Amino acid sequence: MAIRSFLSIAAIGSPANNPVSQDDIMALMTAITGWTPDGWIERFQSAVGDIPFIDPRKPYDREKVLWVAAWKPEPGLLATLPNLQAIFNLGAGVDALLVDPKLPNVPIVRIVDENLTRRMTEYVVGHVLAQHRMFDVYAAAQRERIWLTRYQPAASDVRVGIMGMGVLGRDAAEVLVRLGFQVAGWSRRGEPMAGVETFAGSAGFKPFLARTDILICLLPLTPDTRCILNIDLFRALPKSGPLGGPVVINAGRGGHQVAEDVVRALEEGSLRSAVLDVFEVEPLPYDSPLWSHPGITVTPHNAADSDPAHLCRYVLAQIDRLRAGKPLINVVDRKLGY
Ligand code: NDP
Ligand code: OXD
Repeated sequence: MAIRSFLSIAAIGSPANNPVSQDDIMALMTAITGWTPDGWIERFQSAVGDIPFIDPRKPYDREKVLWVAAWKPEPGLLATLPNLQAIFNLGAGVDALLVDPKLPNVPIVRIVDENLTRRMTEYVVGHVLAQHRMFDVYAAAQRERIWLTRYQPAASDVRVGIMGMGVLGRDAAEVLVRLGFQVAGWSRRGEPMAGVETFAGSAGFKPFLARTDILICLLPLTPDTRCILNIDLFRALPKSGPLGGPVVINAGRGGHQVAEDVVRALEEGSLRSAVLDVFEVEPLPYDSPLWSHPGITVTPHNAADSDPAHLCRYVLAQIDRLRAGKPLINVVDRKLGY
């Protein structure tokens, strides 16, 4: 999501089923640091059709804002829009929105997009395979001109565990099953999935960890999941797996991992390696020890970059639903936090 990290957008429209008057406007609100929202504004402007759209970088009438498309808007900003009817979060995870203490009580729609889902699956599967085939070990051996012969376990010898079996977790699971890995999923409800061993809630947590060689985090960040990737969890993963130690891949949120515990676990041997796409502070500060640790792979929160054109279409399709009197889809459950 790197390209959207500092952007917040508000699309302002007209009431559902009401004709749009020339006075109605649409807005694009920006809280930008180091990235320009121009591409987003242009896309929305060219795609909105008869929906008026405001460029929020210019003065506009806050009373006319009915729908907002936003990514990490400044806390308190949305509360200044008295007629807001819905918020379209320009990402799958809504944690950054939900921390706003003044968040208006209107439906929040999150992104569910096949393009984004596929990209996440590429990331997860790519890193699972890289760990499974130990590409890092062979690259190091090549640098030393060593013909390293090692037994390569089959995928079917490796147990992958996915925390968070929602839209993203299930898609990744499907491909990993196809590749032959032993796949398990852990979620709140433990919904069954063909070919996947499923575990639910706190009762299923320890048994899930105990059978996992490569752990993938695709959870939403909520009060229940914050700091879940901590030293106790790392120590609960089996050391006897075929990869010479457990691996963690976190593409959920930085708030899931306790960074010092990741380093500690690598150092004491509770983890073989960690692949981290997300961090509590982003961009990852220059002096963070995570950058240079030999057991850690850092990627810049781009496991699943999304295509702005897809997201614009998605938001506008939802607005069309509203205007046609149909219910919004992919609405967030505020109590659950995802
Ligand atoms: P979904 O809402 O579809 O799925 C969430 C899953 O997490 C569900 O299976 C849910 O369980 C499970 N879950 C939630 N809370 C708990 C809990 N307390 N204990 C156990 N399981 C829990 O989300 P997505 O799959 O669409 O996205 C997941 C996250 O991925 C996003 O919230 C975001 O943080 C991250 N993300 C990161 C990106 C990146 O580029 N790095 C890009 C996009 C998303 P149940 O099925 O029972 O409801
Ligand atoms: C998202 C993200 O939540 O990119 O969509 O992190």
